[in-house]
Amino acid sequence: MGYINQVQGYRESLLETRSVIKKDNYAVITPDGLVNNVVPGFKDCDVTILGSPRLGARFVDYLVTVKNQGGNKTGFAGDGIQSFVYVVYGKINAFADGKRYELTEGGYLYVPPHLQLTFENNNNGEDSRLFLYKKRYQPLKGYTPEVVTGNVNDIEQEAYEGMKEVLIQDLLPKEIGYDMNIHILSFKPGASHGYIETHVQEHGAYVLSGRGMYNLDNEWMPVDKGDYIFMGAYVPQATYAIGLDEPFSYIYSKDANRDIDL
Ligand code: UGY
Ligand code: MN
Repeated sequence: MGYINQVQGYRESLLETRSVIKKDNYAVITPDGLVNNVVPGFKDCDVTILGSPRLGARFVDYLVTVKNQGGNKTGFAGDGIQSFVYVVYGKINAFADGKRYELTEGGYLYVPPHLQLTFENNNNGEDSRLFLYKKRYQPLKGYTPEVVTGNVNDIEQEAYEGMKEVLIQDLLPKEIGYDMNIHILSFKPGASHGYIETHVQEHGAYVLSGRGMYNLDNEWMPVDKGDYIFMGAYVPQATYAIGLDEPFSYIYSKDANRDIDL
């Protein structure tokens, strides 16, 4: 085990954390408490499991720091499980279906459930950091999702629900073959959601920049760059962006396009 922020030994102050865990409801997980998890298949990687079924999610999110020539060359997900990788910083080669995708900061690759994702660091000996996701695909007769790649720097930001200070990017096609999507929401300081959402979909969100006051189940709490937020089904959720110049932005997953199984 090791701490992701490389801090070891005793602290000057009393131990404390902003992390809040309400299983099956919501969680805010700050970087300070993260530990490395050994996950078979990942070599020369610090892997931390964030959201998971143990928290109440129907997906798994990971933060992965890939070192030197590290990566996952044995294969991640597949066999009914779809995956998605996003480069927070650094540069990797990702592979799916025999094709290579060079991903730099903001680059991403979605791999459908019938294929596996592999990747290796390609950042001249420097670390790369990845936000990684997997979820069992909910099939829909007649549809098969395909590999999707891109870079958020090439995707237009659109005004979110009529608010030009809140911008959204959709990273995957809005097509019924996909049972989820990945989005980035960016709020200018002072901007907010238009209402407190209460919806059946769940989210795993990783904060890419800025700060916000987040309402989760009617508790307001500060969240910062590097924090992870799990929002379970129906949990009330909304934010006010705070801070000075930097937008408060986060990448998040959202299930979509499917009825609820009984
Ligand atoms: O897409 C969403 O549901 C998004 N607006 N939720 C959120 O930011 N908590
Ligand atoms: Mn939402």
